[in-house]
Amino acid sequence: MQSNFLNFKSGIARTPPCSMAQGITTQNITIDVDLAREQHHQYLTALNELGISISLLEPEESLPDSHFVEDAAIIYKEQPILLRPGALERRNEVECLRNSLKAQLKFLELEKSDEGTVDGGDVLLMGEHVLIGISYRTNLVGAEALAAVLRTINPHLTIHFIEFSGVLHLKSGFVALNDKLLLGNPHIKLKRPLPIGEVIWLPAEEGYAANTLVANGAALVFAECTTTQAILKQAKLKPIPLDMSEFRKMDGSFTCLSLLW
Ligand code: CIR
Repeated sequence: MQSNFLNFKSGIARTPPCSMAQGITTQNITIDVDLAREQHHQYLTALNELGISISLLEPEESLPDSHFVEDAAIIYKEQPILLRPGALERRNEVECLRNSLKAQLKFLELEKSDEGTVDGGDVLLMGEHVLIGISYRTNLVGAEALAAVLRTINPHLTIHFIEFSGVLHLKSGFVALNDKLLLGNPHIKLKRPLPIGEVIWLPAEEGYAANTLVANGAALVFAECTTTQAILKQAKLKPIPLDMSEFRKMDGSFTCLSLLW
């Protein structure tokens, strides 16, 4: 049975700007913006075919990573919450998202702080549990501020802070396939074992496919990661293989390109 927190009807995405190659990346590879936009289009088409209606925002040239909408906000139980990304050059994405959506959505916010940072890529929602990664981008002050806001929405939520290294975001390391099972990237280094869930570890060469997008009984997954696709099928999810080469070059993959609820 598909877990409720993995069923979606609506979403937000933003068209990648022509400036996307100026975004943050650990890699030294040339980006083909036309190809990226085509891949983005295929991604949106796949979500539409799963019954998710996406509001597509205009590209924002001054913010080269702004199509990675996942990092500026999360949506918990249909309530959007604005965050505070750890990378200084990405901070203005929060205001940009607020401005683009103020007619449609009413956001909650983190308590103001000069120190606290949280990237949405570090927030893994898993039913009555939330895992918040403490990473290079998300610190304890930010994680505690987010936990406080989440508890105003659901006082019964169990919130776990997960210290890790080895990958960019917690969701580069794990994705929930249901409320008990996770797919894991063996490149993640955890300070302590995960407090909940059973992990299926991917082979190292497909580790980056731990960031698949699970929605409405299906999973958007890298086309070249055939072992991951077989594992998804065993977990009763329909794999939807996509080519996302240009986003991978910018250290992004599937979940980061949309906010779903
Ligand atoms: C960054 O380094 O911030 C972007 N180039 C990629 C962010 C990807 N976000 C995510 O996986 N949540």
